[in-house]
Amino acid sequence: MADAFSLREVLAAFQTCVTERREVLLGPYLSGWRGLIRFLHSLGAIFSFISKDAVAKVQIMENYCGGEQRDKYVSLQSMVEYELANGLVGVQKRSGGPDSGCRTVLRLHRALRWLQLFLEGLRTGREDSRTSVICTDSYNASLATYHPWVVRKAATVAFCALPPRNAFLEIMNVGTAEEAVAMLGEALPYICDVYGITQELFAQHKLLDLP
Ligand code: 1Q0
Repeated sequence: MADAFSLREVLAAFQTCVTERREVLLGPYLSGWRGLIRFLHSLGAIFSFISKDAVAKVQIMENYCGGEQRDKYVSLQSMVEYELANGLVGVQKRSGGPDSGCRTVLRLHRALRWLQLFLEGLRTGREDSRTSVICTDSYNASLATYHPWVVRKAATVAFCALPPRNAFLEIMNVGTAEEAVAMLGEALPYICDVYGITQELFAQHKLLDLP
């Protein structure tokens, strides 16, 4: 399959995100998300309410990255600096205006925390552990805090449709379940790194609660 999902590519994208100066580049960050969304599609229509929202957010960011101010949207650092200096970040409540890059990335950033916990759970889980349980636990420990009850309910129902751990590891397309586990062990530190740098940046500028 030409566009078969491969975990390797996604993880490589997150790996190339971080520059020597510890900046997070938006290009590879968004292509990592695109890859994850492609994978989510392959899991079936029950996840489409999640992928729709993720696509919308990635699209907003891609528009900024390809727009008139594209040189300000090279990295998360340059984006934060530009949007704050120009009063583009709504800190009160969601205005009618366009969603800022900062509030949009914040949503993806919170989801990245879920991904980190989920992949770590998969990696260290027993062979017979249930993906749906790992996924639900990771979700409850991260993203769920920010979601209203209906979304939490729908997400939890969808998670039940996830294939068992080993089948799940195999559809990641990196070889056997054991090989996928090894790959996760190698790749997770890069995702943690991206998460950590973003968290620090947003905390520093008091952007962690953007409406
Ligand atoms: C494998 C199962 C995937 C499970 C994904 C877990 C996340 C559940 C999130 C439920 C979101 C519901 C839709 C709407 C939410 C929005 O209200 C919310 C806030 O935005 P806003 O504008 O209303 O303030 N949006 C979000 O919180 C963003 C959610 C983005 C979720 C992106 C999930 C992408 C998942 C990819 C699958 C990864 C599979 C991992 C295995 C591959 C290994 C590399």
